[in-house]
Parts: sequence; C-alpha cells; structure tokens
Amino acid sequence: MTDPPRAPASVSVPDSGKYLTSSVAGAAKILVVGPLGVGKTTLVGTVSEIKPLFTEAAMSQAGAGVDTAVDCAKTTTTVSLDFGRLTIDGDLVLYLFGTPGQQRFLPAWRDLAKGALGALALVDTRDLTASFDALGNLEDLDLPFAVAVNTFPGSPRYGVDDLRSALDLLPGTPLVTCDARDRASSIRALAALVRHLIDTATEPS
Ligand SMILES: Nc1nc2c(ncn2[C@@H]2O[C@H](COP(=O)(O)OP(=O)(O)OP(=O)(O)O)[C@@H](O)[C@H]2O)c(=O)[nH]1
Ligand SMILES: [Mg+2]
Repeated sequence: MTDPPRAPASVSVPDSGKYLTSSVAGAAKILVVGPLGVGKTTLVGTVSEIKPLFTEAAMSQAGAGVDTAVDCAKTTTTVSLDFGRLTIDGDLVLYLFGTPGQQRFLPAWRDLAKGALGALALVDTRDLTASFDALGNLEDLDLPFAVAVNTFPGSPRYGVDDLRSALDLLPGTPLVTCDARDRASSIRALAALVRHLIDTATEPS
C-alpha cells in the first residue's frame, strides 16, 4: 500500500509579519474547504503570518442531529469564515478563506468563492463520504482544487489509488497528506495546490 505523497518541501516561507514585503508580485484568493471538524480553521491558523480571523460559535443542542463531526468532543464551529495570509517564495501572497463545514452554509460558500483561484479540500479518512458535499460544491463552482488528507489518530490508511477512486478525483488533481497543526506540512499542501493552479493556467488549450 502506498500512502498519498507528502508534497515536496521546496517553498521558502519567511515570516513576513504584519505587512507584505516589497518583493510580493502577485496574490491569490484560496478557499480551504471540507466537512465539519476536518481541520480547516486549524490549518488557516497554523499557516497564517498575520493574526487570523476566526468566527467560531458554540455548537448548540439544536444542531446535535445534523452537525455530526467524527470528533464528538468538538464544541465550536465556524459560522462565517476563517481568514489568514501566507506569503510563499517571497513573491506570492495567498489570502486564505476557510469555509464553514456544514452543507447548509453553501450560500456563504458561493459568496466566499467569488474571485477565488482555487481551493484546498481537506479530507478525513475516518469518514470519506463526509467530503463528498465539499468536493461536489467545488466542481459545481468550477474551482480547481487539491486534496489534502488531514491525519488524525486512528485514521485508516488507504493507498493512493483507492483514495483517488473513492473520492472520484480527476487524474490531474493533486492528493497529498498533511497535519493541519503542523505549519511546514500545511504549507506543503498549499504549495501543491499553487503548483496545480500554475500548471492548469499554463496548460496549452
Ligand atoms: N489529531 C489531529 N487533530 C486535529 C488536526 N487538525 C485539527 N485537529 C483538531 O480537530 C478539531 C477540529 O478542528 P477545526 O480546525 O475546528 O475544524 P474545522 O474543519 O474548522 O471545523 P468546522 O469549522 O466546524 O467545520 C480541533 O480540536 C483541532 O485541534 C490534525 O491534523 N490532527
Ligand atoms: Mg472551522
């Protein structure tokens, strides 16, 4: 069995702090999507070089029947968006927008997706079917994306081919693993997405 590859660590990420450095030559709006509790807010907070914006609210009893994350200990959820910023290779700034995990927030997704160049879709192998809505939304929005398997303790490990087939990924869609709590690993996942976006944009038609 072959695990999905870790994306190569070839990006340079200085801690640029509050202000953009003068070397920044371009910007891209990127969505971070995935089902409830997959680690979207964690990833945005892990990589952001500015103080991230979070919109967490307590999960109430009213949502107990529909807001079912694998991690039952989760007490808060994103109700609008997460926002963070990451400069990679000194010249490209990514503006990261984490989406809410619940499908009923799809209208908010549509607004967040305006002007986005692509998306990083987080997947939890403990419940692959929970990712179908998010991946379907990206296809509906015609937004190029990369998939990152966020590993949790006890996550089943599947081979690349099985995962690609279960998630019905196109051959060109990158599939990598990451730990949303780990900055280097999360940045590598975003770098895989950026490379995919560049490849897609420069493909001869
Ligand atoms: N073990 C492990 N735990 C993680 C990882 N990423 C996130 N967590 C934990 O999982 C929980 C859920 O993370 P969130 O970042 O809030 O998930 P989310 O996708 O933003 O959730 P919603 O906004 O509710 O959809 C938190 O308690 C995190 O600390 C990971 O890579 N490994
Ligand atoms: Mg969240």
